[in-house]
Parts: sequence; C-alpha cells; structure tokens
Amino acid sequence: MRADGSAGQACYESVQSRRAQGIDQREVTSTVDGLIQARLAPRDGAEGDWDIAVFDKATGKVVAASSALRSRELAESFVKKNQQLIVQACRYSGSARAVTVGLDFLALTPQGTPTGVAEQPQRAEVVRVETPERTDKSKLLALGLDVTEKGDETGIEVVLADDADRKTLRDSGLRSTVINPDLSTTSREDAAKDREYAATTQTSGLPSGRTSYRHLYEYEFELKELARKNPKLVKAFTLNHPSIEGRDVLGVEIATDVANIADGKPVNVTMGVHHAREWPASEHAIEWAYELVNGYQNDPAIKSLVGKTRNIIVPIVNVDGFSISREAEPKGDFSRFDYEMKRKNCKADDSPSQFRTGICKANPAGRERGIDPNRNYPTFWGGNGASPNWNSDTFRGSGPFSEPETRNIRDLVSKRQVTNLVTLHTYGNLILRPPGVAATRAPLDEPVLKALGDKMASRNGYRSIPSWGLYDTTGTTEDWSFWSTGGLGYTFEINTAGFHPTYQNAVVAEYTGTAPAAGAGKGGNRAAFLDMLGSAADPAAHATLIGSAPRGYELKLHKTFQTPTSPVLQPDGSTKPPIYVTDTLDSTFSSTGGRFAWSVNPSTRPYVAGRYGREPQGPPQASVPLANPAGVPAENTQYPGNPVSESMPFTVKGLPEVDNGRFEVVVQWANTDTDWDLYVYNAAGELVTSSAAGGTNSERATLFDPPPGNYTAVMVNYDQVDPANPDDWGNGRIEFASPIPPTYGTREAYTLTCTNRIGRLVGIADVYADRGQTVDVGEVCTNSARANKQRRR
Ligand code: 0X9
Ligand code: ZN
Repeated sequence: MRADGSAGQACYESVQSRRAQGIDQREVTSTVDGLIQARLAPRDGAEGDWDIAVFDKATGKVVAASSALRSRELAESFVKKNQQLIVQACRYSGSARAVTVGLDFLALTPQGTPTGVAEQPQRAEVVRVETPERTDKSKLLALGLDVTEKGDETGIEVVLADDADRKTLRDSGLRSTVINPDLSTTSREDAAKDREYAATTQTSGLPSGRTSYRHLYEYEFELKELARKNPKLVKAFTLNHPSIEGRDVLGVEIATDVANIADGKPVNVTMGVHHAREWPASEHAIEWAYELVNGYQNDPAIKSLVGKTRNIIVPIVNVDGFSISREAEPKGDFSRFDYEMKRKNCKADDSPSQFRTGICKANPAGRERGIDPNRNYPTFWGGNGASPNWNSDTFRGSGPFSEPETRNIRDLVSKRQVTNLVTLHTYGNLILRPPGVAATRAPLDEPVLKALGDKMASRNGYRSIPSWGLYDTTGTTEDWSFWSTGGLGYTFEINTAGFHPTYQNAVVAEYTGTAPAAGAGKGGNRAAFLDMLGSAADPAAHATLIGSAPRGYELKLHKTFQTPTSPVLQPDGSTKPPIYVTDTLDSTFSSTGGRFAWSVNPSTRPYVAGRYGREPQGPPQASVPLANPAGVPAENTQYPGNPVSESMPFTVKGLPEVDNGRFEVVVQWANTDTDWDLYVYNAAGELVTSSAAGGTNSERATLFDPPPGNYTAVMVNYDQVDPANPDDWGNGRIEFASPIPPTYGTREAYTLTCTNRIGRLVGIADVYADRGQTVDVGEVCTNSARANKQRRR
C-alpha cells in the first residue's frame, strides 16, 4: 500500500475516505471462520511509521489494529466466513511512501482450537486455602495450582479451574473456603459493568479521562501521541527485542529535554503487564505517563520532580499475551481455551512437539502455552517458587533471560542508572519488596526498602511486606534488578477482586484513591507513584558522582559480574548445579562542561554487600511457661467466627533487660489425628502470628522482633478423634531467641572512564559509591585520575 502524505491520526478510529491524505485501503472477504492476521513490513528498506487497522465493512467497527512506532505491525483478531473487511493502512509519519501488507486467514473449530475438540469448560472458582505455616504454603505451591497474590499470614486465594484442580486440592488435605464459586459469571458481569460505565461516563477522574480498558493498539497510539504533542518532554521508543509473534514493545521516556538521555539524572521506571491478564497494571502505568505530562504543565510540585528525574514507562511488557487476553471472548472460566485468562508469553519451543504448532491465539495448548516472564529473570532462577514444567502458569523457561520480554527489561535496566523501579501486577493490594525467597535473608538495604514501601502503602492502603512474606518466588523482576543493580524495586499487586475487575474500581478508584479503593482519601496509586518519584529525586536514596569534565566529553560507568542462579530444580525432583549469569552494566554521562553531578546506583551489588540483621543489645528473655486452663473447649472449626477457645496471656519484655529477636509460642499434644490451632494477638487485639497445621501433634507460631508488651495466645480445639475423651494440649511455652546479627560481604567498584570528543580514552578510575553518598571523582578526564581514585580507596 502507498500514500504520498502522512495522516498523523489513529488508523483504528474509523474507516477513512480512500482519498484522505496518508491512507490506503483494500477490501477483502474472509475465507474462514477463524482469525485474520494483518501484518505490515517496511518496503525497500524505508522505515517510517505506518499503522494498520481492519474494519468490518458492514458496521464500520474496528476488528483488529496495530499502531507501533515503526512499520512492523501485527493486527490480529476473530472474523467470520464471508465477512467483508476493509484493511486500512495509515502513514503516521516518516518518509516511507509505501509499505508491504500481508494478510493471513486461519480457520478455527468452534472451540477456538485449530486441531481438535476442546474439552468442556468447567466451573472455575476462587477458594481461600488455609496455609498457617510456611510448610503449608510450600505444600500448596507444589500442587501447581493457579495461586494468586491475595492472602495473608494464614491463607491465600487460589483459582481452581476445573474438577481436576478441585481434586488436587482435596487430595492435599489442605483446608479451604469458597470465595467466589463462579468466576465465569463474575467475568461476564464485570464486562457488562465496564460497557455500562463507559457508555454513561464522559470522562473519569484519571489523568487521561479514560473510561475503559484500552486495546494494545490504543496504548501504542497514545504513547506516540504523547510524544508528538510534547516533543521536548516525551520520547516514545521501541525496546530492543520484538515479541515472539513479532510485535514491537513500546515505552516512553519523560524528562525535561527528553532527548538528552545522558544528562545524569536518576531514572525512575514504571512498567506493567508481565502477565497478560493483569490489565489494570498497564492502565495504571499509562495513566502515570499522562500524570507526569499533565503535571509538568499544571502542577508545580510534579514539574519540579520531573525536572530532577527521567521517567521511563513501559505499560505492556508482554504484548503478545496482552493482545490475546484483551481481544479474547470473555469467558473467565480459566479453562485451557480461556484466552482471556492467559498469564504467560507465547513461546512454544519448550512445549512437547504436539503443542509446538500454531499461532498463540489458536493453538492446541491454549492459554497454557508460554513462559512466565516473571519467573525468567536470573536471580534465584530455577529454585523453588517457579515451575520447570512447560504448561505451568509459573513456568520459568529454558534458561535465565531466555525470553524477549525479560531481555527487553534487562537491556533497559543495564544501560541506564535505574534508581527506582515499580512493576505492576494484579491482585492482592500489596507492595512487595525483595527478596522473593525467604532463605535469601533481607538485604542491607532492608530499612530503606521498607521505609519507602511503607510510605507508598500509606497512600494506596496496600500491605507493605517483603515478597517472600506471601510465598517464595524465584526469577522475578525486582529480585534481579535490585540485587544486581541496587535500584530500589517493588511489585505492586493492584486491587483485590481479580485479575481485571471493573475498570471503575480497579483502575479509576484505585489510581485516584477514591471509594471503594483501600487508598480512598489517602491519595491512591497516583500518590504512591509520586512518592516513588520523590525517592528518585532524592540523592539520599541512591548515590551521586560529582567532579568536572570538559564539554562534550563522555563519562562511562561499567561493571561486569556473575551471579549464580539457584541450584536448578528438575521436573523429576533432582537438582542440577546453578548457572552463572553474566550481567554487564554500562551507563553514560555526557558532560556539558565544568562541574557535574551524576545520579547512580551504589557501586556494590546488594547481592554481595551483605545481609540485614541486628546485633543483640542484651540476652533473650527466659522461656515462659503457658499454663493450660482447666477443661477442654468444645470443638470449633469456625474460629474466629465462633470464638469458643482458650486464652492465655503472656508478657514480652524488652530493652534494657532483654533483646528478643523473635519469640515462638509452642504447644504439644499426644495424637497427630487431634487438631489444635494456635493464634497470637497483641494488646491491641491484632493477630500477630498463628499456627494452624493439620496432621501434627504440635503448633509453633513465630513473631520476629516482637515489640515488648502483653500478648494473648488462643488455642482452638479444631478436631478431636474422640470428643468424649479429648486429647488436651500441654507443654505450652514461649521461647525467645536473640536477633541475628548483620553480615557484611565485599565492596565492588564501578570502572569510570572518560572519552574525549573524538572518542579517545583520556581517563579511567575505580569508583566506590554507597547509597546516600556523594563521591567526588575530581578531574576524571585527565590521565592522573586513576592514581587519584585508587588512593581514595
Ligand atoms: O507471581 C508473580 O509473579 C506475582 N504475582 S501475580 O499474582 N501478579 O502473578 C508476584 C511475585 C512476587 N510475589 C511473591 N514472592 N509472593
Ligand atoms: Zn502478575
């Protein structure tokens, strides 16, 4: 197709006149009941920016579209046999007058699979599984069910897609209660509410005013429009690696004088949709882009923060998955062919051969195809908390960074000084910080990470906890970015109602901090993101290099290191040695002459810096016996709904007398078929820890760093073999232990080099910089710099 001028408009908006500037069209008739794929490719090497849209001729409604930054587009959606279609190509900008269009039609069976008959969809439900102990969590995770992030100390919500899942859970012996008996109905109701909201609402309170979940092509177009309308402030860019299906992945950078990416300002990254079905994640990310652009014009506080930082926003990391989920028929039944609930990417290489065929939207493995991009990063990769099985929702992939999605983020984070990073997910109302694995222990930066996480949580009403607090995960985004670069990284789990509940609740209310969001009246995610931006702008939260360099000289910071993955768990339960992954960090500062300040991450990787802990300031408290009151309370499986139980007060002392790193409440009884459960409350009546295992003859509830004060242990008689002859608990006691001291590892340096205007190396130095530190590297562009710097050690 060809066009002489550019249209500069949204190709998907409407069918244009054939004569309109920058437009070309073809009419085609679908040969199938199935899918259309319309691709654009550059012609004769001329790139430019062309977009594509496919319309239903009868109604003029858009069927599929794609609007990325170059002329490599894939528009894909469902069509009916003999449907009349208009394929419209639009020249958005650039000098390419022609572009190549390719159309494919793919027949599908009614079940949405190209090869066979789909199994009957079954009832999908959400249950809350009681996991009072970490061992219960491990047991649950080993079942391979679809575990959500909605949970707390004693339980977690799990999606059961079918009878097989129900049987798996039943056979495990874990206790559960139904939260939502029919997800499919909820999904359809939510879609209807979304249509109603969009039809009756002119503009929402969001920065963009948007009222409905965007399509991939809308994200793409809006990002480039933000850049076109604000050329000095916003730059849209294509990440390095196209997706498996060949889509470009887009981001925007927002900064004063945006083109000058080597100006030394700290970089704040916000991204969404590693997981296809988590649509609110990308909505919050793109709204944040609008927030910064609007705020730069209208809000002096935001303008000031934007002026001190560079902001990168990648709303959709997993574009293939998102497109499929967003364009799918809403089923919400979590069956294999429920593409709406797809989580992973589209890689098929690791599947058995019969599942390696077909395009992602129509393949025999359905939504089970692909790799979980949030298990594919190298840090702790291959350990517990990810699956080695191709069809698991947490499949880790064939190796660390095997996927284009994770490589894109790797390239971004390795080439810039990303001091702050938020990766958005749904759901659970959580702000999670590293580490994802309990055994790793907290980093030395724990107080910094916790303080910022807690501050953001005070805005959106989420719980701020270390990631492992819910359950172990390995190979996640910020576990790599934080432990390898020192940039402060968090996962947000937005909303509590599901992966993409109603737009009004999960996006508008949650972003703006209005009812019914947990952050109502507190500022919402908008305010949490502003806190993150404030942290990026705060030199105390990262490190700063100062010195002087002639105009036009380039400073480079370089670091190469290796990090082992976890020992690699195999599907048969055996373990192979860890893989050593080499990371190379390279960033650039471009001198404008004279004194400079360059905001950077600490030179020592948190991974080798040490682990957080506390030196004991005194001995631990002596063990306290827990006396069993007379009698045995009646059996009670409904606690705390039914309060029947036994309560035993105890007191925890503090400094200067004792220093408790933790306490454990321990109780025992005779028979493992008897079941007592243990709950511990503080003086304010808050549950602080619990232990409610089944199949044991003891319970053990732990609280770390317990504040001194009065506590109450509560024993609930969950089950007796012979209630007439009860097996009472005994030997109750509170045991105390000292805090674990911190450990200190090694320090690492950056290699700082300076090249002059013709690219010759004129200075080199090792630079050590800690968090919060400002390090003067002096006249680094003179040859004596190396000697100077080495003395500084
Ligand atoms: O599992 C994930 O990748 C994230 N949760 S989600 O439900 N959005 O898929 C969170 C990972 C970090 N969480 C834990 N370590 N628990
Ligand atoms: Zn997620």
